[in-house]
Amino acid sequence: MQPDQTDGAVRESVKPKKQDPTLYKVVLLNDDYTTMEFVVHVLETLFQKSPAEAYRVMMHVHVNGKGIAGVYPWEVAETKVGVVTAMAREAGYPLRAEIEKV
Ligand code: TYC
Repeated sequence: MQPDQTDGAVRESVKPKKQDPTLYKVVLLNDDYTTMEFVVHVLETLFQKSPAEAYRVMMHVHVNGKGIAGVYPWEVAETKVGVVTAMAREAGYPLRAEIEKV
């Protein structure tokens, strides 16, 4: 018997898990101490922005108080927030990021 063709119970065991399609925004928050250069660096290296787009997003956050760095499934968004925070603390900056539902 082919396990993936006939028996229901076995078939179920080979069915791939459906991924949660819900997306979350990783939002960067403005502060008075993190340098513009550092925020651009984070956007380029962690959020795969071009230099021009990274500068645009950084200035949006600087002027408006917050802005979207990227949109991801939950576990990716959580990881990005953790890495932003770790990079900032390592560099001595108070930069913060948070997650918002899209
Ligand atoms: N406001 C900061 C400054 O003037 C720059 C900055 C931009 C900080 C975006 C954080 O998420 C941020 N140096």
